[in-house]
Amino acid sequence: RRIIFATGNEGKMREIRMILGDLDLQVLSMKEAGIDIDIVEDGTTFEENALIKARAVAACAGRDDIVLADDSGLEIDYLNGEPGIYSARYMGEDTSYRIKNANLIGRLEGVPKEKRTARFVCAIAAVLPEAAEGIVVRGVIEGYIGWEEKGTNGFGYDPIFYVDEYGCSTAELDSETKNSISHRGNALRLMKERLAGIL
Ligand code: ITT
Repeated sequence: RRIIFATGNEGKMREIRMILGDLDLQVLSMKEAGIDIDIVEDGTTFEENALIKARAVAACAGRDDIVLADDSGLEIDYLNGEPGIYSARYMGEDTSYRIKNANLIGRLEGVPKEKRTARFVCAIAAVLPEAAEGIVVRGVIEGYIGWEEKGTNGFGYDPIFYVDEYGCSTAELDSETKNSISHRGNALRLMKERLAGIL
């Protein structure tokens, strides 16, 4: 049986493959499943957007396929939760993360550590024949925005997102360590439990 993951983000897909690697199911990206559609993410929450993506791809997938989707983002408390659900669109989809990350650090100039709190949030949605109405779970990792970009692992906002437990950015963690504590790792582990209960 196949899992099709409704994402075009290769950074996410790398992590997803590692976290779902122990499942006895074939994990395919949208592209590998030959599905090429544009999805309008017009929900108002991570959960809504994850379900929108999963449903859109499920409509193009096989009857027996399990379709999963990830909607995620970075919430910075000092910026009232920005960029939040607009994390991919912040400053424009085509703007490099060098520029986005430098911009966010700039907006926190002079802000002390206790006010730099932030979190990565990840909603994972599943659509499958056994639960056609869908399943959605949420994972979170708490951290803070650093004063400089550090590390080259991961993707997106990882170079500016620091975790106290390791005293470094999530771009400085190897992928196994990041997955063991991350929003995506936490959400996918919850989803695995939910699926194990119905499959
Ligand atoms: P898909 O919709 O195709 O899955 P996307 O990149 O557009 O890809 P989202 O709308 O969910 O996905 O946006 C999530 C953004 O949040 C992502 O592009 C990153 O900028 C950021 N993000 C999410 N998880 C992250 C992580 O683990 N590390 C760094 N940045 C992350």
